This record gives sequence, structure tokens and C-alpha cells, in this order.
Amino acid sequence: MNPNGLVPTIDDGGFVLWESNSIIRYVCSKYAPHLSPADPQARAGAERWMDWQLTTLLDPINAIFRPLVRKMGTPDAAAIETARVQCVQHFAILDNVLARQSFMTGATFGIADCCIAPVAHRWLSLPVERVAAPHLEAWYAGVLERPCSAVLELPLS
Ligand SMILES: N[C@@H](CCC(=O)N[C@@H](CS)C(=O)NCC(=O)O)C(=O)O
Repeated sequence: MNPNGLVPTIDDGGFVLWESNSIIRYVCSKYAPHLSPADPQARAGAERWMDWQLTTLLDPINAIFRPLVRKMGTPDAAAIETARVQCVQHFAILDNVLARQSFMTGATFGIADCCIAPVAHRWLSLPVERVAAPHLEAWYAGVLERPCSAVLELPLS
């Protein structure tokens, strides 16, 4: 179904789609259009965080998650520390945003929150030192209260 042999991959009535953020966009547009802002600037602002998650946030998270949780390769303490510092900086950016608005999508929960929440779950669960990010932590606690957030309660694996 996915030439890359990776998850997530969905089959929606014969329509096969992979790439997590494309899946979020598709599922929201078909089944929950209220999660995507209609205003072009609000939508671009939200989608910017989805692109940033893929291009900037995931690499340092995975540089910690893969060796420490998935046990892939031999942990390199210096590389993990470099990634940790990058994560602290990246999550400070999110904390700043969430000091000014309730959700990564804007005033209401939406597509950008669906995409950032699983990465925040990893970051807040990794066995590394973090810097307090009160707005991020309050936002994440709110996400955990939402229906369908049970997957975020699972331990990292
Ligand atoms: N850019 C892809 C990355 C997909 C990816 O790397 N998936 C990982 C899990 S997060 C995977 O399938 N790894 C192999 C495995 O878990 O068996 C996306 O966002 O969907």
C-alpha cells in the first residue's frame, strides 16, 4: 500500500493515502472540515506548523527517540544532547505561540494540533531533561482531555 513500507497508511474505501500530514489534511477535509480554518491566512498559519513539524521538529525528536526508546543503534550521548538542546529551543517556540493563542491552529483545536500533539507526547515522555514550558504543557493537558486522545496516554514504544 505504501511504497516506502511505512505507517501511517490509510485505505478509505479504496483510496490509499500515506504521509501523516497529508492524511490529517484529507481526513479533516472529508470528515471534519471544521478542523481546517476557512480563512486563507489562518489556514496557512496552521499549515505552517504542519510543515515545520515535518521539516524541523521531527528530526531532533527522532534522534533521541530512536536510540533511547526504539533501541535503534548505539546511543551517542553527544548527538542526543545536541538533539535535546534543539528540542528545548523548538518547544520554546511552541510555548511562545501557545502563550498567545489557545491552540496551534488558532482560537480552536484543529489540523495543526492533530499534527503537533503526537510529537509533544514523545517530547514530554522522553527520558531527558526538559525546560518548563507551561503554555505547551497546559495545551497538551487540554488535548489529553479530548475524545480519541487515549493513544496519547500510551507509553512510548
Ligand atoms: N514522513 C512519513 C514518515 C513515516 C515514518 O517514518 N513512519 C515510521 C513510524 S513513525 C515507520 O513506519 N517506521 C517503521 C515501523 O515503525 O515499522 C510520515 O509522516 O508519514
